[in-house]
Amino acid sequence: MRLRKNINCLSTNELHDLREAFQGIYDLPASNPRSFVTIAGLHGNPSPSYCIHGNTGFLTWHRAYLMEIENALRSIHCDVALPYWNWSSGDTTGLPDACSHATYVNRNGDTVPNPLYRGPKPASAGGGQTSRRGDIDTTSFDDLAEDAQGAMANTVWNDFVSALNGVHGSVHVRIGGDMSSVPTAGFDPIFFFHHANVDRLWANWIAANPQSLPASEANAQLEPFTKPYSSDWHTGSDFETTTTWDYQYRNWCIFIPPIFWPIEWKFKIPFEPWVSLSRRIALTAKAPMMPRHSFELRVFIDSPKATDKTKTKDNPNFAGSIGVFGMGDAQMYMRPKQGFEVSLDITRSLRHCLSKKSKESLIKLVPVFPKGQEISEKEMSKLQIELEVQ
Ligand SMILES: [Cu+2]
Repeated sequence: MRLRKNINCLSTNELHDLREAFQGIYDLPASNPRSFVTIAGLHGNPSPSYCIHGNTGFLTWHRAYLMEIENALRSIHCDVALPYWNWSSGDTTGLPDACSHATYVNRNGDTVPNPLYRGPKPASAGGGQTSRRGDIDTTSFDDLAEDAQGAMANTVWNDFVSALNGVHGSVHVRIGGDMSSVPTAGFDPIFFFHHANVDRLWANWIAANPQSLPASEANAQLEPFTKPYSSDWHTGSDFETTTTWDYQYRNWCIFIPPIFWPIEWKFKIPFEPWVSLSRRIALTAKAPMMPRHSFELRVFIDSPKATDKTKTKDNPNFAGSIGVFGMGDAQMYMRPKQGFEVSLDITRSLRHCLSKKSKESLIKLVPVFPKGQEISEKEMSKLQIELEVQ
């Protein structure tokens, strides 16, 4: 399952992978069907212009298009998934930091051009590199976020699609430069993060308003995307669900900075109104290296006084524990060095606690060690905790 995350939530490593993957497809020759210039060009330049921006086919065509670029990126880094830029809600709807700087420091410590800042344009589109409006860094998208929330409130398919289509267009226009014109929009890499958000909103809307695609949508021919082993075009119904294509969106995530823990963490669910608690909410602990010592992380909800002595059995406020099996002395001899990532599904406990009162909950993590084997703060501080909502 591919997980498409908020671009602001990618780890440093994930961001490196994403940048290298974009650079990788920039460097492929136009004769390669996975090259950026070929895929970005399908949107509108060189002709024919394939993209569908009318009401019918808008969402399905672009879902197919995102798969095309995501698969190309994965030919460079096999586990990359396309992130989305959340311009439709939250505290930071503005341009993502990852896309805002002309250069970045790569894995080797060298300052190099940032592939997410601009993309290469073929001679047919004027050559050179893409650009955006001059004051893009201070351009606000907050009012568009409100419009997007309004679009999501529609319950009729056509009303929803045309409202979302309109807001999506405003985002293009507001970024300006190449993004503001159909033939060149696909050459700016932010195009794909923008459209991943459109795709995410569609997935959220359909979860809140379950229904099948209208016949005109289901039958729309999505040229130039062909069905496997066939010369027939894909149709809208092939892209009705994200599960067919084995991906999902993580709607929300937050990192707990390692220095703050063991922690009590007050957590307000900033859900977009249409996202219900029926979604899976998980707490993940990860570290770049298996720890030397074993420990358990017990997770309590709305129990500010919980300690390692607090009862867990039949305690509705106990959400579960994340057990980490230490490597002991073998840690030094591990080849290759292995990290770990362990998740705990806290949906049920959280729902139980939230149903009782406000939309705010306290999550407390209590580390429990085998007797006499407390872990040094230094070792614990390598742990990264992430809360994610799918
Ligand atoms: Cu678009």
